[in-house]
Parts: sequence; structure tokens; C-alpha cells
Amino acid sequence: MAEAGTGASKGRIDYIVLGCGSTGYHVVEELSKETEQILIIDHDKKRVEDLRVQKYNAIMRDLKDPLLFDGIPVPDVAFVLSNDKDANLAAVKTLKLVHPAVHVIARAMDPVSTGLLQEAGADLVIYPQEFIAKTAIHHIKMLHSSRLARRLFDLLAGWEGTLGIIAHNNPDPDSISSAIALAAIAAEASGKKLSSRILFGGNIGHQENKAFVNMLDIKMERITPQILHECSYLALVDSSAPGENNDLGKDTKVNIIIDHHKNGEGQELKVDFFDIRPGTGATASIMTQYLQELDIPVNKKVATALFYGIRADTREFRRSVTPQDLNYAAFLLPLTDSDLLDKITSPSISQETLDLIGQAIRNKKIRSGYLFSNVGVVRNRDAIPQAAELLFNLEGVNTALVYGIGDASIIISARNRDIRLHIGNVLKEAFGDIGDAGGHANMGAVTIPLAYFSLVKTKEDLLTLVQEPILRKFLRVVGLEKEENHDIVEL
Ligand SMILES: [Mn+2]
Repeated sequence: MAEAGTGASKGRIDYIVLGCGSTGYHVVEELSKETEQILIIDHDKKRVEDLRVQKYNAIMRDLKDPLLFDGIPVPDVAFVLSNDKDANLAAVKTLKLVHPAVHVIARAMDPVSTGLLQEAGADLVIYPQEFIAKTAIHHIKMLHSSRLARRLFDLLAGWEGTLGIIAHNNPDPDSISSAIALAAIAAEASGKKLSSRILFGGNIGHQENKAFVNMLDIKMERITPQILHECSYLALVDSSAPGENNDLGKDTKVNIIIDHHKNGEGQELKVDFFDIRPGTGATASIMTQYLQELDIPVNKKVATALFYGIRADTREFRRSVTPQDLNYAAFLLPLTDSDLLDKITSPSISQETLDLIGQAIRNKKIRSGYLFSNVGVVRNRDAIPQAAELLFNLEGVNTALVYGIGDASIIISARNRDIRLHIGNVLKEAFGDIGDAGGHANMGAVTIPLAYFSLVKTKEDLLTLVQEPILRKFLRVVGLEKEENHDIVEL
């Protein structure tokens, strides 16, 4: 189709610029730095003459003319840049009709013409007013954040003594990595006159978080009034105010707050430095920007921690992640220790899980291919299915049932390879009336809320009280109770 129609096209050319006012002229000037193969078309006779005087290849035509492209070479790229929106739209339509393969960049005059030009097939539509506004705002944001980084640096440069950096309660990789990044900035800015202590409340719970702290060898201390007293300055990272998800009193004077959570109470905080950016995916991104902006060398440990912090807070870059988060992650990635990153994400088995598995092995009872094991009170309920999975591998065992008491429920985890038995259905039949039970033919689980046994005082009492009737129920359903009735109470 491109060469059909009036068929008067001759040769090829790199660029055609349609409409050569000030915008078009700027584009021509830029393009002419790399090629002379530019054809300019404008409807203004005087304009065309001026361009020719400047040795540009220009012809006079009306952009609305259906024969606009008759007899002229086919361009690789066409710029449609007049300040007449109807003329631009007409030119794009004609162009797409006679030369559909040409790449078209068009100028819109308002939001409506933006849509119309896109519909007409323009590959890129530029609406200059919007572009100017976005560029200006982006610049201001960059300026603002680079001033913030500089202010933080100058502030820390004047401090001596101890900076207490407080991560939020039950700290996660975002708050921990932000803390060590701030410590690195403080050391650099103060020429090591300011030393940092990283403080936290609660626990470092999740197995991966423990691995994170251990592998990266991060020294952290639980907050005590004594330690707070020893700190000359306090900084909060990844939490927005004293007392908000941290172990500080609400009236504690803090000097620095850096966070990406909204300040819930919107209180007026008298701090020396304050940077809260709710739009950002992670505090670690803000810290990375400081390091980048201040040109502070980022060592492997800090880079690995920050990268992992951004990754964890954005659920592997899938949740509330912004282009900036990705930019900072991309900046950090070559500086990280990839072996260490691998190790943190696939942590080895924890001591607690190992203990629980040991208990499961000691307490196992096997009856006719069924294995039962009571692991008692557990803190990490995830370890129960791990124990069931392991014991299930024992020779002579077709079905394994491991049970224990968690925070608020009795948990049973089952594995099965006996094809006559659908373990999910069996569990449902046995426990469906008092808890959440079910699963597949080869694996199943049960959660029975402790509220169901509200009369029992302690968890230990509970276990002795409930294990017998619970297991009796299971045994009855699988038909084991009849043959070995006397054994059951001992389970
Ligand atoms: Mn965070």
C-alpha cells in the first residue's frame, strides 16, 4: 500500500518535519547534527523561503492536503509538529494511509488531540505543556531530595558522640538495612567522630530476617533506658514517630526521622531532620538515594542489605514499587554479594525447627503403619508440617500425624501415602465439626481454635486433656480403634 495510490513517491529520506514553527525548528536543528537527509514541509511561504536561505531542504504544502506526500521521498520517521491541531491530525491520517510503516511522532495541542492523534496511529504523541510541567516537577523533586541528602550530611558532620538508630519493633530487612546505611552516612559525615548503635524492640522473628542479621553480621541491641541514656542523638528509621511501632515513649526527643510510612497522627514533631516519603516502596530506597547523592562509597554489606530491604518491602518488587525503587535496586545490584543474597533467601533450618523435629522423633508412636507424634507447645507452627514431612519418610510408615499447640490453636499436620486413605477427607470427617480441617489425598491439616477448650487453664493441661479424644476420633475414622483399643490412651 505504501507505494500504491498516486505512486509518485521517489526515493527514501531519514526524516520529514511537518510544520516548522519554533518547535519544529528546534527538532530540525537537533536532527541536522546527525544527518542532512531532512525534508521540511510548512504551509507558510515566508517560513519556507527563510529555511531555504539557511540551506535547509524545505517545501511549501498544506498539511491538510490529501496529496501532501505526493512526489516526495518516503521517510523513516515523520515529525508532525505544527501548532494547528486539525492540520496535525490530518497530516497523521494521510501519512498512515499512504505510508503506514513510517514511524510518526506528533505534537498535541490539548488532551483531546492527544487521544485523537493516538487513534490516528501516531507512535508517539507529545503534549508539550504536560511535558514541561512534568519535567519541572521532576526537577524540583530531585532538587529537593538532593538538598535533603546534603542537609542530613551537614547535620551529621557537626555531631560527636553516639547516635542511637532505632529500627521499628520486630525489625524487618527494610528497617535494619536503613539503620546500617544511616550508620555508614554518619561515619562518613562525621569523620568517625559519631559512632552508631542500632537499637530495636520486640523480636527478630522470621527465619529469613534472622538469617539476614546473622549473615550480614549486623550488630543490634535491644532498647533499654540505659542505652538510650548513653546516646547523644536518636534517629528513627522506617517508623514515623516516637512510640509508633517502636519502643520509645511518645515524648522521647528524637533528632532524625526517615520513613516511607504516613505519619499516622500528623503530629508536629520538633526534629532536626525529617524525611517521610509515603510514595516510596521502601525506606531502603531513600537511604540508597542519600548514598548515591552524597557519593558515599557503598560497601558490599550495606549494598546487599539495602537491596534485600527494597526487595522484601516491595514483596520482590511486586507491591507498591515505584520506578525509583527499581532504579535504586539496579544501582545496588552490582555492588551486592550475590552468594550472600542467595543464602539469606534460602536460610538453613533454624535451631527451633531442629529442636521441634527432634522432639517429634522422640515422641513418635507407630501403630499399623500410622505414625503419631506429639510435639507439645510450639512457637513456630511452620515447623509442624516440616516435622510431619520428615517423619513420613520413616520405613514402615504410610501415614504421619504430627500435632502440637500453637498460640491460639491446636495444629495437626498429616502426610499419607496409603492409597486407600484420603487423608484430607479423613481429617475433615474427624475434626471438621470443631475446627478447620481438610486437604488432599496425600496431605492434610487441621486447626482447632483453643477457644473451643475454654475451660482448660494451661496449655499443658490442654494437651493431656485433648490429645486422647482427638486421636480417638481420628482412629475411629480410619478404623484403627477397634483392633487395638487398649493402645490408644498411651498415644
Ligand atoms: Mn519499610
